[in-house]
Amino acid sequence: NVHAAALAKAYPFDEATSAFAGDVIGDLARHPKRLSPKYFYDAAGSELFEQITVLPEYYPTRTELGILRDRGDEIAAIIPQGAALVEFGAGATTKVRLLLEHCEFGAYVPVDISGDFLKAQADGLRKDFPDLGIYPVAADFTTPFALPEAVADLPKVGFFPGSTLGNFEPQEAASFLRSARKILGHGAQMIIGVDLEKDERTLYDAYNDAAGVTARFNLNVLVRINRELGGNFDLSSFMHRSIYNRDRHRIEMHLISRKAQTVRILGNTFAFRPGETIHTENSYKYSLERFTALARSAGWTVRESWTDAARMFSVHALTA
Ligand code: AVJ
Repeated sequence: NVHAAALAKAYPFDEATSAFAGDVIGDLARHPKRLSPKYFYDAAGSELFEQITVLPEYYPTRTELGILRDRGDEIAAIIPQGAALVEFGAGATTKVRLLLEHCEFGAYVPVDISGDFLKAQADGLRKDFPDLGIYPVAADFTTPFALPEAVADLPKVGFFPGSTLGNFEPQEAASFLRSARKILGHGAQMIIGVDLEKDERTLYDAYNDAAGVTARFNLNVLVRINRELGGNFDLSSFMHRSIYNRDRHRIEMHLISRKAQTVRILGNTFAFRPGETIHTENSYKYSLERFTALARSAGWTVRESWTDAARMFSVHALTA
């Protein structure tokens, strides 16, 4: 198998595609095979994820929206007027709109790796919040980045909804929270959405929906490898499976090879045994206690925690 540098030489990819190629080839050469969930989100994958968020079985999005709506006034009460709202990862604007409607923010700083997406998102918000300064930052929010000069003197409030934190290994989650604290600076606050541990049936159904949208979302990463890296995955030879790993408090998504087969990507051959899996995602679930301990280990204090009546999902206000 060729190395990343040789790969970069052999194929005239842009920077992002080279990184994708290097990760895919490295991760499929591991045992067990894996792929990073960050590669789910090409245009088709982002659209499939939006479809997931409105599935009857997928409770997190609507439950978090309900908490943000019901607790909007309480959240507004603890946020300093005129603060800069810094969103880590910028998905659909539905959630941030709720915060912007309830609280008097002085600026909004969406941070996302996709510049195109950021631009479209900022344009949409500018129409509805004409007086709000919007300063998009195109950066990988998991690594340190600089905030725009324009918000230097404003109090900072981080926003990390959607239980995206659940994609991180617990250690990575702690270092992300530590890094966010450094970026936001002294006296900052953070509003973060975290999915809660619950009965296995509910968790299982949320990641194995009857309509098969999650399956298409999972398989789409193979479609993307075929298209962008010239891979030859036969989609009908892999199946979607999500399981709840209770010992590790996480949903795991896998793509399972239905038979013995080989797949070629950029001059590399990957052999699959029947039943062999590619581990494509972890979605960690927290108890209120475990999340509080995690936040504390990263230097934050949990100021307030809100949940829905059924305790499905949680939103926390942290103070640096
Ligand atoms: C976007 C990471 C929060 O873990 O629930 C949804 C992604 N994967 N269905 C989640 C996802 C399968 C989602 N996060």
